[in-house]
Amino acid sequence: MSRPTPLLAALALAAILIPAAALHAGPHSSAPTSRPQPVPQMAAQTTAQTPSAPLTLSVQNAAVVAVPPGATETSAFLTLRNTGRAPVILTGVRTPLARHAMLMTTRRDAQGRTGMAMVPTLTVPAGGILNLSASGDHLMLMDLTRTPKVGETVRLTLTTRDGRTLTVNALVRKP
Ligand SMILES: [Cu+2]
Repeated sequence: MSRPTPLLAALALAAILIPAAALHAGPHSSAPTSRPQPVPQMAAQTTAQTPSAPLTLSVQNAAVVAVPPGATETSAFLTLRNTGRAPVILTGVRTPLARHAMLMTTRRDAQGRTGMAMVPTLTVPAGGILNLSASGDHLMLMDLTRTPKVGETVRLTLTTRDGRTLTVNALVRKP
């Protein structure tokens, strides 16, 4: 049983809205108002580990945003399609690229400022799509172990509430 760090526990409990500028100097600074650029589908490959039934998720356009040398964090995006009849609830993500990784959402606060908030779960609806992007729900990779190179693939492992995992190879691309 791993225990969350006090900081993460506090973030999870308080659902603190973190200023985007402070948290994401690199990946979010471009703040695109249009749709993110599509990434070739061949970049995403999935292997579901299946203690029971296979996960009903398919993955498209998995990407990690490239950051300058020395940057400590970045974000990751992908589109998940759930072909099953039950929602799939994501509870976390891990990757060799980062010591901490989390699920986040982008919100506007009462003053109209855009900020990031950690969320405990993200849901892929039954028969539907969860689109993780720079302007909405996304994956945060914090405390990077190294600088990702444009064009390489990075392994992301998503965990679900029922204890299953989905491993995705995400392409590192420019913001
Ligand atoms: Cu974020």
